[in-house]
Amino acid sequence: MILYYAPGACSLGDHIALHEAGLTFDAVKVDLQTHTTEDGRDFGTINPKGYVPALVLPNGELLTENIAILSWIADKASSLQPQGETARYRLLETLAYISTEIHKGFKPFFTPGSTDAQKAKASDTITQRMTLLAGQAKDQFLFGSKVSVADAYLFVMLTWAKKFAVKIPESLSAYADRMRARPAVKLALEEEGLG
Ligand SMILES: N[C@@H](CCC(=O)N[C@@H](CS)C(=O)NCC(=O)O)C(=O)O
Repeated sequence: MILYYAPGACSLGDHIALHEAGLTFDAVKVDLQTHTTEDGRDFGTINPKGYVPALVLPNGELLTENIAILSWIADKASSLQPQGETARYRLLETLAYISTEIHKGFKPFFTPGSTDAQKAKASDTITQRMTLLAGQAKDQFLFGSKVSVADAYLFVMLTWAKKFAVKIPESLSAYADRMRARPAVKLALEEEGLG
């Protein structure tokens, strides 16, 4: 398997989840400015969408989109998904919330020319949405005492919140520290040159 990633980008969540799952894979860095891989290939020929994450599955198929990749990883390592009758849908619900309401909420911070007012509005919205998620957390992690693929995704959003000085609830600061202490998180950060 090959994970195409950019250091500290949303693909870090997939990188962490792959390590949490104990799966074997190569991680190939993509320069998102030039759309070139670290081994000199045009990334557009690998993923026509042009963005990370992209995961080459064991059968050679390319899987894209965080929600799909994280769900695939959760299917390979059942300990990384909640258990119960509606658990699969709860996981999808949370991944979709992180992806469409939090991840995409950071857009003004990544868009050249965004005004301070746009960034302030985005910051307030992200704080509200993170607070809601924190209130739903069942225990040490989003779904209880065991880490899930959604925690890997949320952790990346918390690194972005720190970078852009977005306020987060106290409970999520402690949660981010707990995540950062996990061997899989440390390894993914090291491999992305962020250790
Ligand atoms: N819809 C995609 C979005 C992924 C995405 O936003 N990737 C960013 C990094 S976090 C990226 O590669 N941006 C570069 C670009 O779009 O050229 C997903 O959820 O996986």
